[in-house]
This record gives sequence, structure tokens and C-alpha cells, in this order.
Amino acid sequence: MRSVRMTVGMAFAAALAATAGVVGLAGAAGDLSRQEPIEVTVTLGKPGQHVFLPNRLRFETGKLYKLVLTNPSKDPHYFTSHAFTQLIYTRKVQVTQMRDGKLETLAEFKGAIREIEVYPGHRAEWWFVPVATGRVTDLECGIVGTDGKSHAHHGMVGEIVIE
Ligand SMILES: [Cu+2]
Repeated sequence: MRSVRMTVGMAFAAALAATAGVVGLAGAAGDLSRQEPIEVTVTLGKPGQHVFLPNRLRFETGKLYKLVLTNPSKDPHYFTSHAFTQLIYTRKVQVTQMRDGKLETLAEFKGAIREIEVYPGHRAEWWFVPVATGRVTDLECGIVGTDGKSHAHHGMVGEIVIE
């Protein structure tokens, strides 16, 4: 008679598989876009200056981020980085505003997003999960001012690192 020997590791794996019902699900993290978001705020422009504040952003794959884009300046500004959009999964974009001391949502957009323009005095929230690592340097605002030069030319550029 051939004896069946089960190691502790095998027993643990079998128990996990029994709990999960399906072996392949034992280590799955579930819906990554449904976790509590990590809030990151980027200010677009400040009086007399076309800049992203901060202009170096860092994210990690697998985490849900709520990137809040606020524009306190008197000009509209873009948050544009095509390379960045290739490294993330967008859950939604929301247009929000403060009313009577409460943040209310005016609109919500779902699907792939390529760039966001925020008008003076307003804000938008970009909810996404980075899915690939990389360093991109094409973050810029392409709006052209009355001087015929783009905001990017005046320094409204930035870098995004996903680790
Ligand atoms: Cu701009």
C-alpha cells in the first residue's frame, strides 16, 4: 500500500483553496478600484505664474488615487500627459465644487481620459489606479497665452513617476 504524505505547506494550500472555493482566487486582491483612495492635490497655476504645484508626482501601482486638480488662478489650465494615461486605469473623473461648506459633485465621467482642463476657480478629481511603472516627463499645460507662447513654455511642465 502506498502511503499518502501531506506536508504542512500542502495542507495550508488545500485549506486556502477550500476557503476560496477556487484555487486561483486564493491570492487575488479583488477590485483594486474600490479601495479607499489616497488623495493627492495638484494646484494648477498661481497668481502671475503658470506652474504645477507640485510639479513632481509619485504614485504606486495597485493603489487607488484621487488626484484633485484645483485652479486658483485667473487662467484655464490643462493637466496633460499622454504617457501617464498609458500607465493607469481611470475609474472616473468628477467635477466638484464647494457649496455651503460642503463638497458637491456636479458631474462624473467614466472611461479612458486623456487630459483634463480646469477653469479658473474650479476643481476636478481624477480617480485612477496605476497599472504599470514608469517615469514620464510629458506633463504640461498647452494653453497659449496672449504672448503667443504656451504655459508649458513658461514652465508649466512636470514629471510623474509610477513605482
Ligand atoms: Cu496653463
